[in-house]
Amino acid sequence: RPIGIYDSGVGGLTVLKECMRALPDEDYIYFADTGRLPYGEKKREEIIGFSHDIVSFLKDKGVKAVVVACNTSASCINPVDFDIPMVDVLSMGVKNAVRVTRNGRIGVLATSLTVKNHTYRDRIKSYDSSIEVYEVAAPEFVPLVEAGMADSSKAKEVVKKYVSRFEGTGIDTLVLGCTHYPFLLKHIKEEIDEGVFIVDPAQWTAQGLMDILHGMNLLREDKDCHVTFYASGPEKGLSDMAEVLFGYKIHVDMHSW
Ligand code: DGN
Repeated sequence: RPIGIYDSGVGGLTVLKECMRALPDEDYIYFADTGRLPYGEKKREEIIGFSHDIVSFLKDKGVKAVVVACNTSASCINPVDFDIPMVDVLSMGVKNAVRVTRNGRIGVLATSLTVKNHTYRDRIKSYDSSIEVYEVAAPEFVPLVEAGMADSSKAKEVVKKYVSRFEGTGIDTLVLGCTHYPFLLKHIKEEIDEGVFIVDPAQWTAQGLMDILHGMNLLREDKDCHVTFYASGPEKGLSDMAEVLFGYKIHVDMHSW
């Protein structure tokens, strides 16, 4: 059976890529809610509803586990409400930021709703209440990435503006708390102090997925990875970005609700 993976748009492709690298023998179904993005400026209740719609859709497709490749969704939902093995980027980001910080000062860049929910701050503090967490909302990032402008000078300028908000905090770890942000990594690295460790939860999420499948005896044995893509709205950005990331064109089936 395949693994379901979802995001509002192209961001989750960064997670899919890591999962395919860690678990190349599995089949995947990627769902992009491009008809309703961006999620970051919406209300928590709305995102909970979207997440349930998407997980039901993926369950109907027969998935054996779901990867929540969207921090905004993960900051709103409770995985135990979904009755399917789940791994999400936010939990993995939290766990590993706590592991890598040495001075107990962690920065988080995320969407407005993720920051408003303070899920990163609260979960990091539940590991260790002495850790200081600095959350910065970067609402301009997702629209730029979705527009295919991650490499532009406008993106560089916008990244500079938001990353400068960590000045004076003394963070030694920065979590990319939105799956769209790895597309802006080059600019982020240019703006953040040298020596700050950047946590991209995508890499750790793939590891978490492997742990779950292994622990539940759900790993696939034979080889032949296959990915099916669905989108609730525009798919052009998705196929363009997948081509950049994976190096080949993808076919997206439009899914109407
Ligand atoms: N990629 C999503 C996340 O990780 O939060 C956010 C996308 C959005 O629609 N704002």
